[in-house]
Amino acid sequence: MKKLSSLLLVIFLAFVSGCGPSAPSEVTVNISLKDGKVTPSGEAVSVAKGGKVTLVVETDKEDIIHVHGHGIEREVKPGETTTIEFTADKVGRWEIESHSPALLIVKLSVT
Ligand SMILES: [Cu+2]
Repeated sequence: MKKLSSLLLVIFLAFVSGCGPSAPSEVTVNISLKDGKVTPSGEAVSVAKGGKVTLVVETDKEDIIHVHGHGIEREVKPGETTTIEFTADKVGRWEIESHSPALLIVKLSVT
């Protein structure tokens, strides 16, 4: 029984510490803001520290895309595809959101 519980503990720790397949060094997220809703909506996305993140944004009205922790705020306009590229250099979990309305788009985990 003791053996089993230590095995479960190891599995649990591997899970919470994000072991296993390492985060990709490049990630692209296609974002669509339409009728007051956003896709993706709160999805978890992982990237390795120093990795490249590309957000490709289409919107049906003016808005601001905000990447928390990385000091990025970018205006987006209807009829334009906005590409936002940045280096994920801050370890942590950061929200990427729109401002009007305030919607959570992605939870970015930089590991
Ligand atoms: Cu914000």
